[in-house]
Amino acid sequence: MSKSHNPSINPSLIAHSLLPENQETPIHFIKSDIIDPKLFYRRNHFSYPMLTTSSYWLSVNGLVEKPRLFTLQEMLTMPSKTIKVVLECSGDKRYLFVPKAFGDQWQKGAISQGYWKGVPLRTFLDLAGIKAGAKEVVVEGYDYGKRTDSDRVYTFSRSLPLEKALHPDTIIGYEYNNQPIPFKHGYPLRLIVPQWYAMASVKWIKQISIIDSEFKGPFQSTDYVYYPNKENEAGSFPVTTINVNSTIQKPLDMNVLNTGKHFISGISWTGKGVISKVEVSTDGGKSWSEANIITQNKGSYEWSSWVFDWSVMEKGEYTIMSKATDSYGRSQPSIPFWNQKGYGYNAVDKIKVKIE
Ligand SMILES: Nc1nc2c(c(=O)[nH]1)N[C@H]1C(S)=C(S)[C@@H](COP(=O)(O)O)O[C@H]1N2
Ligand SMILES: [Mo]
Repeated sequence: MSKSHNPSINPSLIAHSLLPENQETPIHFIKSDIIDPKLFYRRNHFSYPMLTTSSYWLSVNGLVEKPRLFTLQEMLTMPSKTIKVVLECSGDKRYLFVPKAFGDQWQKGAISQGYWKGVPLRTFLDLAGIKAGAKEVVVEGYDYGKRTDSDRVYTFSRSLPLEKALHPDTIIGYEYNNQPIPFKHGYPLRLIVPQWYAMASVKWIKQISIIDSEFKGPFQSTDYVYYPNKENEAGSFPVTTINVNSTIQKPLDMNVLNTGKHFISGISWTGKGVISKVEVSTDGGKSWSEANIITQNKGSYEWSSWVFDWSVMEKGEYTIMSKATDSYGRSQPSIPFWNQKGYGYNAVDKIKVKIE
């Protein structure tokens, strides 16, 4: 195993833990709409797996007509597609919840975007032949370990309902930005599930199993569940689709600026439809004006960049906010949806600056 697979302090990232490796991208480093692997956030539940790719086989089994094994070479000959996708950890922005929620206190940088190339998961399922009664598709990763809530060893496994598994843009990726997927991000094969929070995009795929029941693994039935009630599990439901959201990238929180003209800029994204509007407030939410959307994410899975011209003549402290709305009419709320494990934070983004 090469040294680069070990967790390491990367001066460009903000570290939350090294074993397993959990580091995020400082938002001021997100300058392009394609994130370089060096700046790509890292979110791992276990230490990195050991795997040899010379004898790698992708197994498709379970409720199928004919269980299949695919080699990487075979995969490369199948019809592929390349899609630009936002991957956002469902714990992104967790540090903003009040009261504090359980888990790593991710700031605003547990998000990435880039080009993923691969073969639709559907192609493999069709080749194996889905049997009647199939309900879910379980994707298992090579990484494993113990959780704090049990003595058992688990692999990182997640399921998709059949409908999402068969979506033509749910792919088994083998390239990121025209290169083999970097090891830390799932080499050689990674599931890419556009529009869902990134826990669904299983890295280092070991096998794919079709089942006739609801998968109950801990990363599905204990974690990645919204528990809106403080005291108990009432009203819980699974984390799936990305919420409409935005982040102000410029200026940065607590910046000191001069009077005059400034560009306020940032990104906005959603797991449903496209971003239709971004509004900015420079007076703490009293009044709102529309920002200019520079890159419209026309029906794809990208984020939209936006910019707002701000002329400020009076010195003082200002609270700047951004609020995105998507084509399904979902808008960022002013009050976040609190839940025990702190998933899906998407309240209006807010920074403070001082003008002097
Ligand atoms: N095999 C495996 N896949 C995984 C995970 C993991 O720990 N193991 N973490 C998930 C979570 S919660 C997130 S947010 C993303 C992080 O992907 P990245 O490390 O490439 O940024 O991978 C997902 N896929
Ligand atoms: Mo995540």
